[in-house]
Amino acid sequence: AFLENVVQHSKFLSGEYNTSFIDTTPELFVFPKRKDRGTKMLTFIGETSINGYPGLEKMKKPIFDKPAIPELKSSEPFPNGTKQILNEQGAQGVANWVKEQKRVLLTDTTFRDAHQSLLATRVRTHDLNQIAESTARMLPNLFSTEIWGGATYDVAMRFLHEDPWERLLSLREKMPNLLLQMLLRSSNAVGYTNYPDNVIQEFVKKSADAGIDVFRIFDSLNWVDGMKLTIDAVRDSGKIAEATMCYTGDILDPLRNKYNLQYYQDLAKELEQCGAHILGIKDMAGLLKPEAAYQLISTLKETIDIPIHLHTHDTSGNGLFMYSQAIAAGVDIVDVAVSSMAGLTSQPSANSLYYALSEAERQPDVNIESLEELSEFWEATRKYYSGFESGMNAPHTEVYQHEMPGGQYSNLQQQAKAVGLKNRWHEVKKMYRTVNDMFGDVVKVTPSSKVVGDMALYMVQNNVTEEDVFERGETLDFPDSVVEFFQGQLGQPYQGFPKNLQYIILKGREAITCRPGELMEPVDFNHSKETLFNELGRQVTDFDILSYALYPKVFMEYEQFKEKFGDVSVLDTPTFFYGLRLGEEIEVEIERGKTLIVKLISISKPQDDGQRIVYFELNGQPREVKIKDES
Ligand code: 3PY
Ligand code: ZN
Repeated sequence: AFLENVVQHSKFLSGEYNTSFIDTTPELFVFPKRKDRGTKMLTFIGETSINGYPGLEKMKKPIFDKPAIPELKSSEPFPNGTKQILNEQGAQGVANWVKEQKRVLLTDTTFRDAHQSLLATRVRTHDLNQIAESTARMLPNLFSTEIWGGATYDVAMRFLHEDPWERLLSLREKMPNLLLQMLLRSSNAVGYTNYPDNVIQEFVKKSADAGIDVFRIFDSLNWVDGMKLTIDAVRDSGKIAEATMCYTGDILDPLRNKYNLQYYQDLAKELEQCGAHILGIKDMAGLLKPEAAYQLISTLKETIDIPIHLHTHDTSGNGLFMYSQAIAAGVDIVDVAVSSMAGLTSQPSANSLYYALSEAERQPDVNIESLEELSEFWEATRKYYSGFESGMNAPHTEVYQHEMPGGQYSNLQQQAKAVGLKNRWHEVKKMYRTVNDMFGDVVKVTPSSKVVGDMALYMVQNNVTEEDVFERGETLDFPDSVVEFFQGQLGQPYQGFPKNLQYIILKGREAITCRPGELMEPVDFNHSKETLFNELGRQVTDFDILSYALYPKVFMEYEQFKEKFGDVSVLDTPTFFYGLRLGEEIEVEIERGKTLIVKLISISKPQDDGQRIVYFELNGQPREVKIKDES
């Protein structure tokens, strides 16, 4: 173990050592405890069997039907797809190819936004892995599949205790013919705050190396200054820059002319000039109405030369009707999800769109039987996650009033519940719109949507009205995120901040008007590497260093969790959430070709200190672990 420490030490690796290396480097004598993967896993299973999974109601493990995986012909080569076009013709070649297509192209969001919007982003890599190869073989004509970014990065580490990079690498391997797409919050990367420029550049580079082909880049205030550096980084990596504008307001409403057709035309033109290969339109709340879509797309088609990719959420129930108008107006690509993961706060159904366009010239070229088979898999898999469903089960046209993004609705609802506002949820929704108007009508998408949500919660919780804010704002202690927003830490909103409210909220604090990234010190990645090596007592990867740069606390907690429970990503999802039933036996493949057989034998009554002894069989041998009963 000592020798291992020496040869893995960053100073040894970089040659910065001399004869006093051993004396001056005490960490060489910190030996990792020999890990026993079996015990760690039994501890985790014991824990969830007794205490349940945080955020899920504790219950007896339900009986689930095993999702059927469509039969694979793994010995046959993968059918060629858009990935091959990128490999052969580059990013511009893909954009040209898209423009030549007569039929509308599809991006499948099932692996990312669909479950972010329906199931609080909780779908695990284990389940994605089951169906990835089938998806790639059965839907080779997709433009892309969205598999990463948005909230998936954070949730993977924080709640699923898995490494987001491993998800990406594994899906890359299983989907070699499809363009893999991610959602990138520009200067906020996959987080909720601004990061130094070199973090964004390094993140793009490593994501591209690990397998992302299409970067959908947006700024939460549609602030182009906040997007240029990211667009350049993507272009430098040789991948596809889908620079994106977020759609807010209503271009059909003459009374609301801040975000009118001209605004979107100017923005699209600017993004094209910044080097976008594709223009993304991100209708994150599902506010784009059918006639507005027709006007917007046909106008943009005349304004810019690059292809247009439209994203929406079906919250209002008007998603397909809107797509139909956008397709008639010439949109190139639309986002859809496999039927059983579609609709409501998710994307419109791919299966439904296929039928809606029967016999139409632009009907997507997709195999409907494949879509139906994949939908069966997802219907069964979705049941594992039923504890995370939002409860919305019918079209929700109220979204046109509150304008909350599809991904935020259930999240904010949970936050409201957590602070005791469960019964005042309708007030929170109303206040969300009030706050939007107070803030000068802003684009609301992560992270600006979180600021509006925080302020709405704060006002309802403290019974503060709009008048109160203006009349006695100096006595109020506004949420940190709101103060930072008015300081310009997320960038500049279109037409600026409302000056009087900014004055009230900042209480004399400075505001910036430049790019926040300009003022931030670059991260010293070598230093992070050394810190992490010392803290973790193991060799660290470039991926670890980025996770640490983006989410220092979440990443370290994830590492501590792994130290205690091992790699839980190998468990099947019902066991991950609910543990084992008495007498139940499972097989767990902990690495390729290495399987553990785990059986739960019995659980003792709590002892005086509240601990229970959990008796297992591990590969036929009796084993026990002690778990504290938290109930
Ligand atoms: C995200 O940023 O996670 C989103 O999906 C915004 O709509
Ligand atoms: Zn979305």
